Order: sequence, then structure tokens, then C-alpha cells
Amino acid sequence: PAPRTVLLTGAAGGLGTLMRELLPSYGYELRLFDMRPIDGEPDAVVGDLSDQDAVREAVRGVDAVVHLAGISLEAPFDKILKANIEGTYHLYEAAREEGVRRIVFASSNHAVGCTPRPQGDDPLIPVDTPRRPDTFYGLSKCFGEDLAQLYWDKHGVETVSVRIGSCFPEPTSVRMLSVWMSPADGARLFHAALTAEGVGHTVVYGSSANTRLWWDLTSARALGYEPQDDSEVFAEKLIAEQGELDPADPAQACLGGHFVTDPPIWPY
Ligand code: NAI
Ligand code: 15L
Repeated sequence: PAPRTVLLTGAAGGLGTLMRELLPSYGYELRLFDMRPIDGEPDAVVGDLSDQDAVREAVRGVDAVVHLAGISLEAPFDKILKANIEGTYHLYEAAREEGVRRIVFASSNHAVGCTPRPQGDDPLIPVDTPRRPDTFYGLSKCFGEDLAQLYWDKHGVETVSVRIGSCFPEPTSVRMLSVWMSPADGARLFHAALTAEGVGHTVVYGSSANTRLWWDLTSARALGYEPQDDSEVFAEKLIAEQGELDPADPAQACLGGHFVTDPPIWPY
């Protein structure tokens, strides 16, 4: 049966806030989890992914999890290790112990961020392109995808790993014209990922049907996802303000954009 009660981790964050608004219209009852309290949501569970007992309690009794909690940008390695690597391990262990069968994992384009972006008639980037993380943040998403594979192969916990592009109300850069996922399409994709049958561990890219798309949405569409939006309506304005992407600029030549060239955040 399709999941009804869904644990939304990272519910206080940007994407969590968007999904709190959009997912209930698909019929889900959301249980909210975040280390930060949420205004107007007194029933939200305030807890840290580092607290294994708190995570297990949060997972108990739900049909599925949408796992958004974690550090969402580059950070010192020890912080990434705790929140994204150990934290995601705690989440999967809790799901296994509590018999939760389906997780939608917020992976990121930064798992493959050092992949050169297609130019001209180059083919779209497939989901099985070699991992090329652009940061410790992206590396933690590679870990999450492999953890998901392990928990499917060994324990029968299913996951859809969504390599999200940029999910914000509007694209704000020329790069985002290629990688943007509208919030409404994000909810469509998460709904498809929660309800498609027989996903095992499936990796998909998460974006709208953008005219300037860089990657292949075939595996996302195979879940039943039908994106409705296209960033092209924002193209004229953004290009007038910022100019076209420069393929000779290393910060504009790869999927991950400036994450590829940003200086490391010390201490490692
Ligand atoms: P965000 O930074 O706004 O939200 C993350 C939330 O996780 C925050 O509310 C934070 O309090 C919570 N959190 C962090 N560490 C935690 C811990 N140890 N225990 C409990 N809660 C913790 O990030 P955003 O943009 O909402 O992204 C959500 C997820 O989607 C993240 O995993 C991010 O990596 C991923 N993602 C988002 C993209 C986007 O375009 N928004 C693109 C690609 C991936
Ligand atoms: C991400 O993974 C980040 O969480 C988000 O804040 C954006 O930076 C996004 O990628 C992006 O690549 O635009």
C-alpha cells in the first residue's frame, strides 16, 4: 500500500518548509523532525540526527521517510561527518530496526559536481556517470547513496536517492536555468519516489523539465514523475543580468558550479 504517514527530517529548512506546504495535498500525514524548532508547529519533534535514540523514536510507526536533514553546503569535514555521514547512518539503522520500508534521500548534484557540464550537442549526463564529488558535502551524498544501496541489498530497505539540482521558488542564476527544480515539481518527484513500486535503490536527478537541462531525467520519469515546469521563462531576465555561462571559467564549466572552485573550508 502507498505510504500515508511520512517522517520529514530537516522540516525546518528551506526545502523542508516548501515540502511541509506541498506534500499534505498528496494525502500524506507528516511527522516533522529537525534540530531546530519550527514556528507554529508545536508537534514537530526537535532532535538531532546524532542522537540515535531520538532518531529511532522519530521513525517508529511511520510508513516512509523523506530525509532532508543535514548540512546542505560545504563545511569542515568533522561537521559533515557528524551530521551527514553518521546522521544518515543513524536514520537508516532506525528504519531497519523499526521496519520502515521506504526512504527518499535528498542526495545532491554535488555528488557528481566535478563532471563537466554538457555543451552544444553533448549528451545529457546519465545517472550512472562516475561519482565526482566537488566538496566534502558532495562526498557525504555519495556515502548516503552507497548506504542506501547497502540497506536495500542487505536489509530490504528501499530508497530513491534524488540528486537535487536547485530547489528554490525561482532560479536566481544562469546555472540554475539548467538545474532548477520548482517546488511544485519537487513535491511531484517526492510523491512519485514515495509511491512507485519496486524501486530497490534507484538514483534519479531532481529538476524540472528545463529547456537547458544538463542531466537525464529518464530514471525519474520511470517512477511516474512528470515535471510540469521549465526555468526558461526566467532565462531572458537572468541572462540579461548575468550573461551566458563561460565554459572557460572553471567555476562555470561543471555541474557543481562554484562548489568546484570554492576554496576549502578549514580545518579539514
Ligand atoms: P537547509 O540547510 O535549509 O535545511 C536543512 C535542515 O536540516 C535544517 O533545518 C537543519 O536544522 C537540519 N539539520 C541539520 N543538521 C541536523 C542534525 N544533525 N539533526 C537534525 N536536523 C539537522 O537545506 P535545504 O536547502 O532545505 O536542503 C534540504 C536537503 O536537501 C539537504 O540534505 C540538502 O543537502 C539537500 N539538497 C538541497 C538542495 C536545494 O536546492 N535546496 C539541492 C541539493 C540537495
Ligand atoms: C545543494 O546541494 C545545496 O544544498 C543547495 O543549497 C544549492 O546550493 C544546490 O545544491 C545547487 O547546486 O544549486
